[in-house]
Amino acid sequence: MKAGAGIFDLDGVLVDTARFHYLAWNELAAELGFEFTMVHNERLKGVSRMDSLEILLEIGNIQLSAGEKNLMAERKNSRYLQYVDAMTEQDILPGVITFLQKMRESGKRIALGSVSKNARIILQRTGMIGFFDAIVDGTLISKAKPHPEVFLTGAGLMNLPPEACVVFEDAVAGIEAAHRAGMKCVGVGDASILNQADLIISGFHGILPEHIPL
Ligand code: B16
Ligand code: MG
Repeated sequence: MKAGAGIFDLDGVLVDTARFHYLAWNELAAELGFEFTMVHNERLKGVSRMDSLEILLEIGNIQLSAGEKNLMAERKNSRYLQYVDAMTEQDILPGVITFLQKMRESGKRIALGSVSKNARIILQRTGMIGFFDAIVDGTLISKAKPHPEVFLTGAGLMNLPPEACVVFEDAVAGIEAAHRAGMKCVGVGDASILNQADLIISGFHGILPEHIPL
């Protein structure tokens, strides 16, 4: 890595919580009487909880009052937290810990750039929290990805200019947010979905910071 710092998305990059979000939304959709698929779920990655609910209701063609929407969002979150509560270090994606350790050893800074309001709980449950110089989560920002606020806030907390940071993202909205922040972006996941990224890796397994030419 040439850049001085990495800003990591959480869901789908460091841990597989994208799967838990999907299961929780899927259960809610089933109760509302329609099917919510993995393809639909791609649209929710990096999107805030309330905006995700709006997309879900649009897919199911369902209208709800503001009060009902708040209740739905709360129900989704309590289901999601049941999955999160059972998380351990076993849920960290392969190769992530080695990658973060190598970054630390070479003096690189590490930040979290997630729009999730549950990010800190997940970092605590999985024992990763000590790696981070800065943590930006949904409680610190008001605009979800593709707005660049989450990554610009991360660079600001590390006292670094945007061009010194490389973002690691699994969502199309996150790649756009990184570019709008003036940062290079490594797409983590499916190359056919993440084709706007500056570099694509399928995951961190077998990947070290020196393999990232950004
Ligand atoms: P919460 P990220 C995002 O996290 C998820 O990708 C997205 O699916 C979720 O709706 C959002 O967090 C809000 O999460 O309901 O926990 O506040 O990818 O930015 O780490
Ligand atoms: Mg993500």
